[in-house]
Amino acid sequence: MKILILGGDGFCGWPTSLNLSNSGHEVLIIDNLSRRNIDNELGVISLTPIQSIQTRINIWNKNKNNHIDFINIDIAQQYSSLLNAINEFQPDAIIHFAEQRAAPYSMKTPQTKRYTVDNNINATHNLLCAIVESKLDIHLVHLGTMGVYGYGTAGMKIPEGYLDVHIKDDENQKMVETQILYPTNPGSIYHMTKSLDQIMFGYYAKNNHLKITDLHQGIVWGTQTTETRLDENLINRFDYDGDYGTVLNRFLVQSALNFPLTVHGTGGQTRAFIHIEDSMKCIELAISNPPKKGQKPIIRNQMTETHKVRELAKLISDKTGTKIDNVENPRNEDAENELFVSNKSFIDLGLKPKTLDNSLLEEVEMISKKYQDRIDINMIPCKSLWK
Ligand code: NAD
Ligand code: USQ
Repeated sequence: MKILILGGDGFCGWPTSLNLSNSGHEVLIIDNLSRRNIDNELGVISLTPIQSIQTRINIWNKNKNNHIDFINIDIAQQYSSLLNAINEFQPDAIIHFAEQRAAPYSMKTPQTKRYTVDNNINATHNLLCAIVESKLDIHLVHLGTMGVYGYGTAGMKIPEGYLDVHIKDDENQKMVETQILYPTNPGSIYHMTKSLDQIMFGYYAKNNHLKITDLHQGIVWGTQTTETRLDENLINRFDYDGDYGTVLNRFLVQSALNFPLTVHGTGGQTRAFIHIEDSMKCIELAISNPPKKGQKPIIRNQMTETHKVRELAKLISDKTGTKIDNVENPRNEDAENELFVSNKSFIDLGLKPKTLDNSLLEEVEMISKKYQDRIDINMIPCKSLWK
């Protein structure tokens, strides 16, 4: 297959590009390198020494069987370039990772709020419009988030995107049965953009019969994959800072430094998680199982397990002796919640989840220790406030 990967220089996009290239697909990466520029803006670097996109690709392409190309395009701003790239490459599938993905960054300042909305909404809409204008039969696979549902529970498992509802029609004394998008309940500007993306997908699937899969992914942890381990120059990025670092990876870095684990509030927040290698597998499964033309978007919950933040902190603290620090929560979120999620769709397609396991945790700990000289401990605390 020919696969266009938007955001292919990022944490999920780079290992996905290598994985799909390794499976024999022809891969074109489009990225505007905005994530690297945000690191410069924040004054932080990836824990791991990531190479430039050109070096990474040159190293990968040294193997004659591999072929990845790269074009620098801002898909939110450079519509004609995006359309030209699609027309020239003629992809069978497009994987869309190219959005600003940190909730804390999206809440930082009026400028970062507006940037997140402008970037994410324009990126997704430009892409949908370009697919229609290209007239090509393309399957769009988008990385969405579990956070569009909120993290509450109505005493049931959160279904995969859609909710069967029975409405009482008092006037005609009958029950009406229908299916609606699961009500969105975003907890940040970033999560709000993913909720808006869903509306655009529904519209373009209905009006233009685009084939769309939206993957509602949980928090991705880990860093290395089979392909990124092949050469140190292929290493994946690893964010540990207060804006982009995600909770489990942050706790593993903190424990390597013996820095008290920064649990927000009581740590009663339950969240969904997935290991990065399972994320790759899910994307491959999603590409191989597209919707039919005219079908509404397929929504799949891309997660393998749920944990409370304090349970993760205790697990790591018991293992390493690192203290736990219950810091004041900078976010506006429920202090305690339960979370039950259906992931039947990927299990039915054959996913065998890699759940939290000592060897996987140890790999991340080892990487954290190996590169600890690159860590600036001033960048660890979460300073972005919701209010
Ligand atoms: P990332 O920030 O590491 O990667 C995103 C990439 O997209 C970056 O390389 C960035 O330069 C590029 N990009 C952003 N805006 C662009 C634009 N306008 N034009 C071209 N390129 C652009 O993020 P990630 O962690 O790899 O996440 C990828 C996707 O997966 C995101 O959409 C995110 O919402 C989703 N997701 C991530 C996680 C996670 O835990 N990392 C969990 C759930 C969902
Ligand atoms: N948290 C801590 N201590 C920390 C960091 C975070 O207690 O040092 C808590 C947060 O308050 C929150 C939870 O851990 O309750 C998760 O925070 P996170 O930063 O790990 O994850 P989140 O902001 O939800 O965002 C990440 C990705 C985002 C993706 C989302 C999936 O950055 O792109 O969409 O996970 S989900 O959480 O399922 O919505």
